[in-house]
Amino acid sequence: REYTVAILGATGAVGQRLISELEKAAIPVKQVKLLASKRSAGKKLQFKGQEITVEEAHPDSFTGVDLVLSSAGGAVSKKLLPEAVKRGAVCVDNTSAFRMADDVPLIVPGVNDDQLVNHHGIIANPNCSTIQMVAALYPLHVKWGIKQIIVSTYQAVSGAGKAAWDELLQQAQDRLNNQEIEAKILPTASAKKHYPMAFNLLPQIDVFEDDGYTHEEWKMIHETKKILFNDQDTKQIKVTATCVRVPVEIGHGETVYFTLKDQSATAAAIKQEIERTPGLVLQDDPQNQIYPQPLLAAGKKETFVGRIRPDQENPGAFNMWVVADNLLRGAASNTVEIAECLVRDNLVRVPDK
Ligand code: A2P
Ligand code: 11C
Repeated sequence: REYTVAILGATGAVGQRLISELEKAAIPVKQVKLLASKRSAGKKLQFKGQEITVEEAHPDSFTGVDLVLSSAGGAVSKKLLPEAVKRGAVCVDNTSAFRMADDVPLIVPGVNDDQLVNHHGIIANPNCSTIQMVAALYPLHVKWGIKQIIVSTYQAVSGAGKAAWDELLQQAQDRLNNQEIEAKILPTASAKKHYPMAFNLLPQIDVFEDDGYTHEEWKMIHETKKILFNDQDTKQIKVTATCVRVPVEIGHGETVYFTLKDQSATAAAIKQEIERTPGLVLQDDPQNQIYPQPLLAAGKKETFVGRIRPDQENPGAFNMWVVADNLLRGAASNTVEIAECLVRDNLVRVPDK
C-alpha cells in the first residue's frame, strides 16, 4: 500500500523537519500535500527533489489523504484534525490539543507504541521536553521502577517556534551592536509582558496555571504519567518540574533527579542500560569532559545522556543530564516514527465508531 501524506504546518520550524524526516522514512509515499496558513499559499517547497506548492489548509484539503502529520499549533489542530478524521485520514498531532484525551494514545516509539492499536484517528506526539526525559527513563523504569522524578529544564528558543527563534537572534545582534533590544514574543506570545531572551534566562514557558506552575511544567508532569503508567494508578509515580527558557537555538537540556523502587541499581548498571537502549546515546566520561550538549545534539535523532551519578545522601536516588534536539527527537522524528509504526502495524485506518 502507498500513502498520501499531508503535512500541516509545513512551513514552520517543525514542519520543515517533518518534510525531511518523511523523505527518509520507511513509509511508501504516493503523494505529499504541504499545508500551511493563507500567508504561505503558493510558496514552493521540495520533497525528494520534487517541487510542491504549499496550499492553504481547509477541511477539504484532507479529502483523499491517508495520513496527516501536523504541527501548526493547538488551535489549528482542534479545528482541522477532526475534519481530517471525518474524511478518513489518520492524524499524528504534534500539538497539545488532544494529548490528554482518553481515546488518544500519547506515544513515544520504543516506549509505548503498543498503545497505537487503540487509536480512533488521532495519535498525539508528546511535548518535546517530555519525550526526551521519558525516553531516557523508560529502560530504567522497566528494570528498577521509577518512584519519583524532579526535573529542571533548560529549553531552546526554537521550541517556541520560528518567530521566537528569530527574536533571539535579532536581540543578540542588537546587543552586540549596542542597540536597544526589543522583546515582543518571549516568554510566550500570548503573555501580557515580554522580556529579552538574549543573555538572559526566563523561568516561564507557556502560560501560568492558577497553582503557580506553568503549562509546560503541567505537561511534563501529566504527560509523563500517561506515557509511563498509561493512566493506571498514576499515584505510583511522583513528578515535579521547573521549566526554564535559555538562549540556545536548538536542543533542550534537563537535569533529572529520580528515585528507584528497586534499590539494587548502581550508576554503572544505569549507564549500561542507557548504552544498550536503541535511540539513547551515553556520553558520560567526566575525566575526559564528555557530556551531552545542545550544540552536539542539534541535527540528531537520538537522546543523549550523561553525568549519571548517585545522590550522595539518598540511597536509590540518582542525578543525570539529558539533551536532545527538540525539533527532531522532541517533535519531527518522533512524529514520523509514530507514522512508521502505524504503517508497520497496518494501523493507517480510521476505525468504525
Ligand atoms: P505559516 O508559515 O503560513 O504561518 P512555527 O511553529 O514555526 O511558528 O510554525 C507554525 C506553522 O503553522 C507554520 O507552518 C504556519 O504556517 C502554520 N499555521 C499557522 N496558522 C495556521 C492556520 N490557521 N492554518 C494552517 N496552518 C497554520
Ligand atoms: C517549548 N516544549 O519548548 C515547548 C514546545 O506542547 O508541543 C512544544 C509545545 C508542545 O516551548
